[in-house]
Amino acid sequence: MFSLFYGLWKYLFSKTEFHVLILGIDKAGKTTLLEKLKSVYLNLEGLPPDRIVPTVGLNIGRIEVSNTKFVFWDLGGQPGLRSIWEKYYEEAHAVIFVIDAACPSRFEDSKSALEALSAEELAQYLDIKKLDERVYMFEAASAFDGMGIKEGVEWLVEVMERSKRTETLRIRAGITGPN
Ligand SMILES: Nc1nc2c(ncn2[C@@H]2O[C@H](COP(=O)(O)OP(=O)(O)OP(=O)(O)O)[C@@H](O)[C@H]2O)c(=O)[nH]1
Ligand SMILES: [Mg+2]
Repeated sequence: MFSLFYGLWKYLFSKTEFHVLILGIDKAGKTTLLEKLKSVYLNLEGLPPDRIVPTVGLNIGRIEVSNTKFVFWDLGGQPGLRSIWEKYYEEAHAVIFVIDAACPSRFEDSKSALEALSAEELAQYLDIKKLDERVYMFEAASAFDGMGIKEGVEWLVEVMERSKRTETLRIRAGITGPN
């Protein structure tokens, strides 16, 4: 009986901690995004952009939104560091892939800077249909003024609870429903 109630209590009240990887090539803006996330959700100042240096190891940020706990892992994007990414895939519930929409070398038209480039165009450019079954969305965002950040996080909160990936990780960790 106790274990039944304990199971129910645990199911209802223990908060899942979602692990979100922040990936993208070097200088894409990952760490600046992480600092902005912290400042938006923790009411902290966060590191100003001019004090952020290229990431060699790992930066971690924890926030809580609508009763959902997030742990963000921001990894370095320099070519020699990308082989480390895969070590984190197994534990990750979701990935935020940061693309510098204003980087000319990444786009055929260097004039397609952020203001000119819609999320739909970017999706088309990346032929995102290849991600088929995975749940994904694009959010045009600015780690400077915070544009798009809350919208992106709210979307994550909404989809992660019921995503297949979350279920898989729960089963692996032995966390199941009350039955
Ligand atoms: N205009 C603009 N610049 C940004 C934005 N986010 C980051 N930057 C700038 O882009 C540069 C790289 O930012 P970082 O956050 O260090 O990039 P990163 O992806 O963490 O790079 P690595 O750690 O080397 O992988 C810095 O000069 C930032 O100030 C943004 O949203 N808008
Ligand atoms: Mg970084």
